[in-house]
Amino acid sequence: MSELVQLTKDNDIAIITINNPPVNALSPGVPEGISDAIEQIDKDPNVRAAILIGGGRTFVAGADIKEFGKITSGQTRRGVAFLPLLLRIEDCSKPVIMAIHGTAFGGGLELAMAGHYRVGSPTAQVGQPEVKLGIIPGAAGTQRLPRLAGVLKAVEMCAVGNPIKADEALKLGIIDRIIEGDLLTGAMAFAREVAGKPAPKTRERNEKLGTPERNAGIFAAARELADKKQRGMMAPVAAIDAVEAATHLSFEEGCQAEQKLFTDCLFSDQSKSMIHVFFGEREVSKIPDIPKDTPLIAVNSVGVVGAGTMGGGIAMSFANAGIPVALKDADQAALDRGLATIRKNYANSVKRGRFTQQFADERMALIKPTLTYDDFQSVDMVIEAVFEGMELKKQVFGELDRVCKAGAILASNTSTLNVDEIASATSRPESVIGTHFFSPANVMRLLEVVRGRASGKNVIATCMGLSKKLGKVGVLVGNCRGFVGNRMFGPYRREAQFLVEEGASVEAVDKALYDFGMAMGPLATGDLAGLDVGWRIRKEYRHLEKPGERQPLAEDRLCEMGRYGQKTGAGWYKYDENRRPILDAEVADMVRKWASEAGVEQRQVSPEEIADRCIYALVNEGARILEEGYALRSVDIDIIYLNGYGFPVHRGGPMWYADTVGLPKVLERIREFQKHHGELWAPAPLLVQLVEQGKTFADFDKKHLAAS
Ligand code: 3H9
Repeated sequence: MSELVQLTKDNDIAIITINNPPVNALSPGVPEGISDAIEQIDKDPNVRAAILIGGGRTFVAGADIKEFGKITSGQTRRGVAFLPLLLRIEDCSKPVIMAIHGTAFGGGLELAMAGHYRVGSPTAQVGQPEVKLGIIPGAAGTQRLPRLAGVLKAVEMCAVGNPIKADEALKLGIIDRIIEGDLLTGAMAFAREVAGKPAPKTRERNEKLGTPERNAGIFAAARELADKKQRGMMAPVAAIDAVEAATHLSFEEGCQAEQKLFTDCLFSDQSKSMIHVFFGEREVSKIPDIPKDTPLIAVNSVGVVGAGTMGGGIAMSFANAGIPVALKDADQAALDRGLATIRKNYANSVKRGRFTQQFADERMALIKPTLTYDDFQSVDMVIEAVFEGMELKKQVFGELDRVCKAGAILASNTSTLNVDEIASATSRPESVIGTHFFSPANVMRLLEVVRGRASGKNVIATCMGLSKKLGKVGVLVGNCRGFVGNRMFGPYRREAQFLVEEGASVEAVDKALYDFGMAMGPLATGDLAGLDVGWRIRKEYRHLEKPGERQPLAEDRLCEMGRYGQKTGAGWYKYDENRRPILDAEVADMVRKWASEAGVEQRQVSPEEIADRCIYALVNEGARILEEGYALRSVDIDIIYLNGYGFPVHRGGPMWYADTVGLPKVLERIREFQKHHGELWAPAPLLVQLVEQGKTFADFDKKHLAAS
């Protein structure tokens, strides 16, 4: 028996316990251990039924994802003989009851479905989240799940990947009983009820597989949804194909079809990218010089300064996490407007079924409007979200320093300003930090935590932990202009404008990036965010521009005309009353005229050049940021772009994407751009160095971590 799997007995019931912390993944040794246990149970005349349960905090959370890289790179034998093991369990002469707590995900649910019965604790969750890793269930999940839950739900679970809770799993027939109280005790009682009776095999249960007519509609709708919501991803389509196979092939043939689709996905760049993202999201919380046991500051109440769009969204984020918020604005009208927006947002969430009315009312009650700083005396943390101007920010921080208790975290939601200068307005720079939320703050997952020169380690660790509590992914960044995300966004959007000025159409630029997988094209994004934001910043920093350096001209001119984007009904596009974009021939004409006045040569621009210019502008700036130490690892940059800027998850983030393309190829292209467009395209020294050494950004991360 493997060390990871134990077999014990309680009279006539055998108990198989998997102990492979932290999540009982099906690492090498686990399937072997289960197999040995089943052999013994089959042979033992005194055993009448068996229970399989997870030790620790969960049932089996899936295959060991760390093994996938070894499989695809040929370092380990391809997969465990997991499919035959599941058949072996199903063919066991004694009923096998799967006792589920925590999560039965992926291979964990596939294992559970091979049991004759499943019982679960009330908080258990089951799911086939493989698509989120760019693969599909690979151990008959797409074949057994429709047999238990029906085709409609199985397609959704396999193609979308979201888990369901125990009560829904019970209704669907995925589990047979919910056990209140001790799971093992309840499972034992269940085992004794079913011992000696004929045990159902999931693979033989065909009654929920539906009719061809009904199924056709289900699959068509699923494909349409995948095309819309998981654009460019191969796994959701493969998952739908695999479930469809279950409805018209035998179980064995269906498994073969699934295997082929699974392998195609597993060996794709997409799955490698998405697995990189899975581990990356966990990696970013690890800060080399901040130990795991750094004492945290308890944040049980917060204050938010500024009830505008950002302040309101931030207040909602905290309220949604159950943390009371004092929301301050300078005048009553602004406060009323802010609260009305928050109320409207909650009402919309209730309408869309995201929250219950009660939940929304409770959250709303946690937000206390105020016109003074008096309510800030006792809060554990303040987030300032006033207008982006240094003098105003310093004034607010001076006030906070005067009012707030010692040890309270003083955070600024600045998106570009120097956190150290803001901190200089206080007598306690160690308590000051940047928390850069993304709009809408109650929705967007990214939080850039900006480390000031003096920010205390406990303050940093608390903000990183807090991001999780708020349902966000926190990434620690250094204090440079624009931090990581916006600093890279500058060159990206600059190139988008240059391309239009050189002859590409507005729609061609947006389409090339949309087709690459970005959530929105760069020009449409500018219209959404407001072109005036960048315009104001450019005006503020004009003195830093190098003489003779090419600057984009179109957006400044559009702004001078009052075309700020969606909010003014026109920017790069015109907008109807529902904010739907309409192409504007006038913009094309104007840009042509401005470009010719500025002597910008007109030419044909290919979609490939558009994507390369914009994406490699991100990569080149990302490499500089990495070299300068403003991001800890290249994966941190990837996670920022995936969660804050609509970069497609199946491409793994800009730095990972560059590794996938091959850094020599990326550098070569950047050098071509440098030749044609000048020193703005000077390659980042780190990029050159990595190419010379035959290394990747991922190698840089490994070296960096080893050194810290
Ligand atoms: C699959 O099953 C394919 C089959 O169909 C094919 C069969 C042939 N493997 O998230 P946490 C690590 S695909 C390896 O922070 P939580 C994780 O990296 C798999 N490691 O905890 C972290 O390590 P560290 C389908 C894993 O409580 C630590 O465990 N299954 C795996 O917030 C704690 O994780 C999935 O996609 C794994 N499968 O959440 C489930 N899972 O501490 C993926 C976790 O060093 N996992 N780790 O950073 C999850 O969704 C969450 O981890 C879970 C726990 C909800 C389980």
